[in-house]
Amino acid sequence: MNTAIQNKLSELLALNPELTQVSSLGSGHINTTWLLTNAGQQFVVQKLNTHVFENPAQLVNNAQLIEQHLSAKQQANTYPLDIVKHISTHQGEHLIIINNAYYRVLNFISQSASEDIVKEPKHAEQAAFAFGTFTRALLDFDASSLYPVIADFHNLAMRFEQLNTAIATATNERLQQCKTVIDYCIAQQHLVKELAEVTADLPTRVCHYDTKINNMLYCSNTYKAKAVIDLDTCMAGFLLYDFGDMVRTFCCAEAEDSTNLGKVVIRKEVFTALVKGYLAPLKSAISNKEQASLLLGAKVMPLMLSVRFLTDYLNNDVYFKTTHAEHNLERAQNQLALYKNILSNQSWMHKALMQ
Ligand code: ADP
Ligand code: GN1
Ligand code: MG
Repeated sequence: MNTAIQNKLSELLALNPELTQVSSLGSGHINTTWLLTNAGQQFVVQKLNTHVFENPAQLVNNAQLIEQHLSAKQQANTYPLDIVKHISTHQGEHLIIINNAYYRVLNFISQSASEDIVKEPKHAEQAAFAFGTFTRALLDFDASSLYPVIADFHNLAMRFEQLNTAIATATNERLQQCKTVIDYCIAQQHLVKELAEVTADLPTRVCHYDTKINNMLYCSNTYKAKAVIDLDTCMAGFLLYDFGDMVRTFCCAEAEDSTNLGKVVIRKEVFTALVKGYLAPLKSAISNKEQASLLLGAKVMPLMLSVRFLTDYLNNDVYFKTTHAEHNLERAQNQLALYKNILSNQSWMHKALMQ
């Protein structure tokens, strides 16, 4: 963050700019996040990616509706986690526009930590418990009051359409490089029909829609669940997507962009712990059918991410942040390896989910 922005933010937050210090936070692919410290006070500052989030005001509005709902439950002692809230400027604004860029400030949850890879099954249990608790607390929230911040975000048919458009405009060089991955992905389109059949009579819930492991904060000493964060994509949808994104990001010991594909496999003990943690708050609220549908999410999410990373590679990397030329292709290959591994483990995963 440059000094001029830092000073302007300090001024808007009624802080002495000379005491402000800023450092980068997290490893998200879309927004840019900083920790802002000032005389013992700590804030999270995020610059919103308006290429991805075209309507930042609606995004902040959604998050605030959820904050208010969770805060009421917290006060009634029915929501046991911390809540990330938007902090207003001294003029009462929750969205800050500086040089045509959009920023927002959140309360920093102290004595917390996130992890990019689950180290132990009990961490997966805690994280899944937090996401399940978050969903449970929002069961009586009107999902239709949430603006769809990214239309068709988890619409697999639309993700295939975007892939086809990218194939039509990609360079020959990238097309050749991706041929095997493209062919494999395209051959999985039968999942679109399966999804339509399975979800036909499932209830719509408030979904977090980015239940990546690093969107959960643990207590730094005990590894107990502390807070669900990154509420930008909360929208109406089916629980199977949230479950699937947890499986995708909790269960493999390799990072999402690892090229060590032989190690991109599901860890049974982590999956089992995830199921235990997620169902603890939710089991009594969902039907057997909805519970069984979750496994489809575990197949759909790695495939959908593979399609999305591949599409972005063919589009010359306009969506996800990348650190090197083939980053998106490597991510697409990694997610496809995970998808294939899940296909070959479906039987025990179903048993573990339904036991
Ligand atoms: P991104 O959109 O980049 O994924 P996140 O909101 O997930 O942004 O934040 C990135 C990282 O910053 C998180 O993984 C977490 O480690 C840390 N973080 C974010 N918000 C908070 C918060 N309110 N309190 C403490 N740490 C936070
Ligand atoms: C992005 O911002 P981040 O890193 O939490 C993406 C998710 C993907 C994820 C893959 C708005 O999430 O959908 O699953 O990368 N967010 C958006 O790591 O597209
Ligand atoms: Mg995040």
